[in-house]
Order: sequence, then C-alpha cells, then structure tokens
Amino acid sequence: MNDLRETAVQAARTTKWIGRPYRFFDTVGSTNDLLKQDVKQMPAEVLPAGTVYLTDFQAQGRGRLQRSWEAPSGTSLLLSLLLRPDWPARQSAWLTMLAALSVAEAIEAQTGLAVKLKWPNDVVLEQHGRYHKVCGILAEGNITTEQRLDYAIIGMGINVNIPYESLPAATTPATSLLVATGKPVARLPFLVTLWERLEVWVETAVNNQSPQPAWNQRLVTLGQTVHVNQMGKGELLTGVAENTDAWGHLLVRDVRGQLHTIGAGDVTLRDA
Ligand code: BT5
Repeated sequence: MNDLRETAVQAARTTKWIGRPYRFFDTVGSTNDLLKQDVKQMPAEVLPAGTVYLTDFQAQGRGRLQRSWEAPSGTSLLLSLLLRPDWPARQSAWLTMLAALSVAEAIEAQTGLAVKLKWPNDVVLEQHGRYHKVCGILAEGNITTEQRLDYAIIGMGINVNIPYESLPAATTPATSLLVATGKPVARLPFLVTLWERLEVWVETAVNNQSPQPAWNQRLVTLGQTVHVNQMGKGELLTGVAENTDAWGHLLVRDVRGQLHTIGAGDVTLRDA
C-alpha cells in the first residue's frame, strides 16, 4: 500500500486548509501542468486555495526555463500547491520564498540536517564542502491585466529517498535526504510537517508580511561573486550579491560600484 495514497494522507494531515482537497496520482506528465489545466476548467469551489496534487512519477517534470526535473518513481515528494492569493504581481517571488522556507523547516524537523537556500529557488545541503540541491521549486501564476496574481501554483520536487547512483547529473550537484542522512526518510510524516509549515508561511504572507527576513538568513548566495545571465538583455553581469529586498530581488554590486536589482523571473545564476 502506497504511503501517500489519499486515504492515508487524509487520515494523517493536521492542516486547516493546505492539502484540502488532496489528490494522489501514480503517474502524470507534470503536477504543475495537470493542476494548471484543471484550474482553467474547474470552478474555484472545486479547486480552492490549498488544493494539492501529488504524484509518484512525472514523465515530463519541469524546472524553470524549459529545464527538466528527474526523479525515479516513488523516491520523492513531487507536489503542486494551488493558492489564490490576489496579490500584487510584485509579490510573486514570495511564493517561491515561502515554499523554500517551509521545505527547509520540514527537512530540519524530520532529519535534523542544516538546510540552506540558494537564490532564487534551490533548497541545498552542504556536503563535502559544496552545496547540493535537495529540492527545486517552480512557482507559476496568472497575472491579470490589473497586475494582480489571481492564482498561483507552487511546484515542489523534494529528493527524499533517491539512492546515490540514481541522482541526476546537474550543474548544482543533486543530493537526497537518504544520501545525506544514510537512511530512508518516511514520506508521510514529512508531507504532514511540510503542509504545517506551508500553512504558517502562507498565512504570514497573506497578512502582508514578507518571508524575506527568515529566508534571507538561510541564503548562501549572499557575499558571493555571482554571474547573472539576464534573459533578454544579452549581457552577463558579474558582481557581489550583497543583499535581498522585501520582494526577493537580489541586490548585486558590480565592479564599478553600481547596485543592480535582479528579479528571479528571467535569470540564471552561476557561482563564481
Ligand atoms: C527547479 O528548476 O529546480 C524547479 C523544479 C520543480 C520540480 C517540481 S516537481 C513537482 C512540480 N511539477 C513539475 O513539473 N515541476 C515541479 P531549475 O532551477 O530550473 O532546476 C532544474 C535543473 O535541476 C535541471 O536542469 C537539472 O540540472 C537539475 N535537476 C533535475 N532533477 C533534479 C533533481 N531531482 N535533484 C536535483 N537537481 C535536479
């Protein structure tokens, strides 16, 4: 019996509205795509804020900028959360920030590992002196002509029990909780804790408090020299990542001393 089937999760969940409703799929193309398709076709009463779609396998798991997300069947937590925040569009990055914080806190609670974040959307663990990616986040939304976010889908891919030999090769090396702790981590209690943390952080953000202070404290990117590839501008910006602002922008000072505000939407970032 799969630990993440609907009856098991419904019996275990402790949250008021996250994961209600909850749907489990053995296999899908991408949970973000499926949820997005359903949001466009179904009324909000059927798919309220808090709806979670989760799968054991994605045939077309997606990262940002047409990149793919790879995870062997049954080894991960691959889920998408629907929110209907009605926020100004400039608060969009809060979605990624609050999800990253929630995943970090759930990992700490379930494993005791120290968890860091890499701007803009990676959750990382330090292993052998290098940061390894344990979770990626893909937040997508619909911005209205009035520049409001009417719905948002936060996709999270968490490498829970991927064995070392099955980790995908990637520029930021991948790891899993199994590899980091040396033992399998139970997915159901992890999911329950993750939803508890998400509920706290979403409610904080809905009350107009930026997740930035807590998120900033975990950012390994600060103080580093970064190369920012700004899509559409055709030039590579090199500078030191000094800080972030309340909206989650990265503030990068170039060699001439000029400060640049970098948004997450259209950027890839390489470490020096
Ligand atoms: C991300 O993109 O990190 C966002 C990943 C979001 C995945 C979730 S799973 C549920 C939901 N449904 C979806 O279809 N997606 C979301 P990005 O920063 O662009 O990183 C993608 C890069 O990470 C790839 O190009 C690979 O190099 C690397 N990668 C792929 N699979 C990985 C894994 N399991 N662990 C670590 N790195 C991985």
